[in-house]
Amino acid sequence: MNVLIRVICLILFLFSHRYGMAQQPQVNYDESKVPEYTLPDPLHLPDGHPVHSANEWMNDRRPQLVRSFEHEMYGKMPGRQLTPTYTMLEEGNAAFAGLGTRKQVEIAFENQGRQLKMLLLIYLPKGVDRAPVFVGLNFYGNQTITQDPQVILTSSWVPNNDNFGIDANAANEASRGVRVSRWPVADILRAGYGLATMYYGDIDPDRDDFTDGVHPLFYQNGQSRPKDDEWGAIGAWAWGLMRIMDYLQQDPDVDADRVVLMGHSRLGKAALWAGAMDPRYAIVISNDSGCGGAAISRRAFGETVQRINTAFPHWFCTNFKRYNGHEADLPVDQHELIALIAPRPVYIASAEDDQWADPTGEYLAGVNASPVYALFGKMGLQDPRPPAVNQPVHYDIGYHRRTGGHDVKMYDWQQFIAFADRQFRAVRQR
Ligand code: GTR
Repeated sequence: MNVLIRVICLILFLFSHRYGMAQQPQVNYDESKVPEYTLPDPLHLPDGHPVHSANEWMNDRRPQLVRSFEHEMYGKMPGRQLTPTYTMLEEGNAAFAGLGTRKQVEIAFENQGRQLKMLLLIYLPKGVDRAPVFVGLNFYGNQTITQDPQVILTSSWVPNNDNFGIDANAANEASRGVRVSRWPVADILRAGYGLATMYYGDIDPDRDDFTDGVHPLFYQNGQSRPKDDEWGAIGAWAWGLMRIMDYLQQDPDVDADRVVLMGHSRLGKAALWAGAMDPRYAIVISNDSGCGGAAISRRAFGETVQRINTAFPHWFCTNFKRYNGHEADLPVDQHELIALIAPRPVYIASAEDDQWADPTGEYLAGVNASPVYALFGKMGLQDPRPPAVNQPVHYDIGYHRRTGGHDVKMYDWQQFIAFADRQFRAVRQR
């Protein structure tokens, strides 16, 4: 009997390992159980040489960090550019009771017999010449962010969601306006900003499948998935954000020098990566981006590298899986992702009940990016302790932790708008 039980246990053990079902450690939400760690120093080159100036940062350290993030984490984006085709599908002059105008632009690419069509929805405030604009990807289609009946339904693959009336992986009228609470468009317009948004699945559907979305447009002969150091889905969404910027740069109604990139959660990870790679984004905002976003990986608090790579194997590059359970071996940590955005202002928003995203780890990334901002004479987060709940700090790095859970609330937008106002005013006064 005893022998039989042992044999069964052995078989189960081997089976679980073979299929990657090995038990993961418990999720840690206890600050006292955060492992001791040493963060890689953004102001030292790997050979130990210190970085003394903004120039040395830009020319020596920064490119080396970009390579590490590319190679070990998000994967390299394709080097070559494809020429986009822009088609104005629809325009409206009186959106939001006359507060703004609306444009719906198709951004299309073709390569190797494959096509990608991405639909950009833009609202611009009336009476503002060359408006500053917030850019943010959305989770279920442009039609979900507003009740505006003119907004074109996405035709891309969408995850089913009973609450949103989405079945058969296709958007329909029932999903119109289901995410208005995250997108206070009228308030954004009243504040003098435009909003440009796109469904992230237009760029790459969020599933572990590399035959759809943008990836196949760049495959070499015979390739059917990215190589170990090539872009996953987050890299693809970041690529899409850069293509949105390409479009905005040639739209005469937009002030391309004042474009603010905002992303929530997985799209906050993509926003940080895009903002790090693309200096045309003037301000970058991460909302509850957590693991693989603003949160320090080495803290292994809430979501860990192993958990994220297991639940979402397609998000990062294959090389990142080497760090499952081995955060200390990462050559980089997320404070250095924040630092890559310097000297441009960056805002990190957390939520008190979103412990999965490690609000303290998100704050500490801002603190530990601050020495890089200081090289540029910019003010980061000085206090090693996070501010109290609902007490935002707005320096060149901004941070707040609001009450409530994993979401985008009016409170968050109020901070984002105030932060952008202050930064843009400071630039104008110089
Ligand atoms: C969770 C994931 C997080 C975050 C979130 C979201 O399931 O673990 O990393 O990205 O999804 O995007 O809402």
